[in-house]
Amino acid sequence: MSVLPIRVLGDPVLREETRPVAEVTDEIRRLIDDMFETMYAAQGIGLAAPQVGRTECVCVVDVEGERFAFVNPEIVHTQGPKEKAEEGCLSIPDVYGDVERPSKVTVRALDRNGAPFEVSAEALLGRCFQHEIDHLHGKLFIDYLSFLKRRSALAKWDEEKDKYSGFIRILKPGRPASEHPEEEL
Ligand code: K2U
Ligand code: ZN
Repeated sequence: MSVLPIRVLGDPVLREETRPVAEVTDEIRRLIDDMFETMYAAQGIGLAAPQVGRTECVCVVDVEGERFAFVNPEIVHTQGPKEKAEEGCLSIPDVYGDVERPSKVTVRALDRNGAPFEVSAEALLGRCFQHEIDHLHGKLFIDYLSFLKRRSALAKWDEEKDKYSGFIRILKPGRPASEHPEEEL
């Protein structure tokens, strides 16, 4: 398994619509494993394929040990009052904002063996599902911010983006990003 470079805001891949996976092959399973490895190295709780420069419709999630690999996921049901919570994104480091989302979501997808399944979730797990599936359609959490808050978030990103030459964020394998921010390239 490999820790892959993470693409950051400005890389057009983050704004592309992903392509459905026709067959869950060993190559897709390798991508899933590399995405988990990369997510853990970045201390994330989710990661979508465009964030590692891939255009397949694939994302992974691990919230407090609840671990999912989604192939061709779609949200088939949302319910409950909308809830607002602060979000960040591994592709927009050090930028945060409050996002309102449905409190409960049901997702239908294929698992890493190509078997269809459906799962419902709320709270942080449900929010993570929605954040990752947004990535698969070129949508980022900053798109939900008000004009003024998005302008503020993008101004903050303007201060940060020069750290990421070529819109690439390199992570060191096995060491969470937050333990050595000075060494995170
Ligand atoms: O897709 C990503 O960029 C990973 C996101 C996933 C996420 C964002 C907001 C809310 C839920 C999930 C995060 O950057 S992972 C970092 C993180 C860690 C703990 C709690 C919230 C966010
Ligand atoms: Zn994100």
